[in-house]
Amino acid sequence: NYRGIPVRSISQPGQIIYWVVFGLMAGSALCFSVLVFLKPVAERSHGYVTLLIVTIASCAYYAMASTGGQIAISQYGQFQGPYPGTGIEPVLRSVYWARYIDWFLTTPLLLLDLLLIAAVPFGTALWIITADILMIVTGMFGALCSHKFKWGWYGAGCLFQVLLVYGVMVTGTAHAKARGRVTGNAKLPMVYFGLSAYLLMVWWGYPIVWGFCEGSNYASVNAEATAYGGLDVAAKVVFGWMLFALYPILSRQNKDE
Ligand code: RET
Repeated sequence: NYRGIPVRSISQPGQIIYWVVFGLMAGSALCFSVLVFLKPVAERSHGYVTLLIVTIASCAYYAMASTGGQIAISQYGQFQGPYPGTGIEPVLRSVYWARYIDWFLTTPLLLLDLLLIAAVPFGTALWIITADILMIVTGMFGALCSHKFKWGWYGAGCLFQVLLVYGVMVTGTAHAKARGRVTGNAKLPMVYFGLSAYLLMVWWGYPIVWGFCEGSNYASVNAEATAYGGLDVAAKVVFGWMLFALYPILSRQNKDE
């Protein structure tokens, strides 16, 4: 309820999903903090980055699970009513801004995890990560926007995603190949390619969910919690465990430094 107007928001099943995802993120954070300290100090950068990712996500999910991190946004062209004294009222949907703070911090770290494997130059990492940050920020502007111009922000976000995919797949792969040759680590380009293919596949899911939820208000807020929750577990928890499993190959490249 916002000033007497009902808000399309989450109910118990969605709330439970948030707590479950919080549990997975926080549980992984605990495991990763033990695992990282079992590594030699000079070989911990992947571990620390991965640990930070699930820690940040734990905070965001704690906020959303405890009914925070959201705001009622009126949906353009969608009306309901009549309500006492006002006639027809706009439809309001609960939009989670907490997600965007999470993504603003974690997607650059996820990319860093990948780009460290390929040992790309600083400037390359910087432009890829800047495109990523622009993708998240424009997506947030769109989500918090109540008129049809929100789709302009969405289009901009998608363009930045294409740029980022190009950076990871084309530029990053070239550096990973060179890195594998220089360090004599034949598995390195394959590991880079496999991890980036997995990451980019999962990342395409986000703009699709956005279109059905924050964008068009077609799907329910519970469906949104489930869909983004599943994607976040794939992108952070599964990806994080994959990185720890591949540590022997990754740290071998660090030793060759
Ligand atoms: C938005 C809407 C605008 C267009 C695009 C989007 C993409 C978001 C992505 C988010 C990834 C988040 C991850 C989070 C946690 O691990 C902002 C939804 C392209 C790709 C991986």
